[in-house]
Amino acid sequence: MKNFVLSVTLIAILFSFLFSCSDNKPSSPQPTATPTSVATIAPLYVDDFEDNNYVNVFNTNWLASANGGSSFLHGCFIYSGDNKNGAYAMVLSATVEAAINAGAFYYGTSYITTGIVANATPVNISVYSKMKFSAAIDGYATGSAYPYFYVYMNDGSSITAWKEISNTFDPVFKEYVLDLSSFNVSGGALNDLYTNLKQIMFYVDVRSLTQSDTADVQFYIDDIRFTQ
Ligand SMILES: [Ca+2]
Ligand SMILES: [Ca+2]
Repeated sequence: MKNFVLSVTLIAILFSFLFSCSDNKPSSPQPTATPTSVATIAPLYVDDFEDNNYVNVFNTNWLASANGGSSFLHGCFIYSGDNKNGAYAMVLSATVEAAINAGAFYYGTSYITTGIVANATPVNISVYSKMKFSAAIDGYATGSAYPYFYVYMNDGSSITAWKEISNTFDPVFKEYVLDLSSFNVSGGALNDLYTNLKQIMFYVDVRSLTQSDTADVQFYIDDIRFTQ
């Protein structure tokens, strides 16, 4: 009987505690309710190469070059081997010599460009906040040479913007995401460039403290696009 009373008392205390917890709980503010639907803007593709042609969003044709000393372009073409999304990507293959004196170092350059800026139909990317692409920067360098990978954009008149991406080879094909607000700019304002973009260039330069160091470069790129 004593145990029974004790048990009932404990149960009563327990219920009392539970209810009191519940009763004393501060009334939580109700969410003020907001529709969470946000208008999504589809990515704008510069090119995913799935059309297997060299025309891109600017209605120009992809081109490539290599410059400096004995630098030369082995090729730049649409490709269906490794390092791609879907069926096709683009690959640049070049030997680049660090032959141009930049003061603090020597360099040579290789690049892929969307095409001839004078022929480009301008594109407005001002509603987007990021440039994305998949890439691999494969190759090897002699001496103290290293690759210097950056993106360059311009409006065909005065405004240019650029951003360094990496300064090491990275043969792993992966996605790169660049914040458009983080580009360096000269000749005007980023916003003015982004309403009138006419050209994008992907550079793989080779730099060295020693003149005539060289690097062989295989640069793969795919799914170049702007997103929110
Ligand atoms: Ca194309
Ligand atoms: Ca592709």
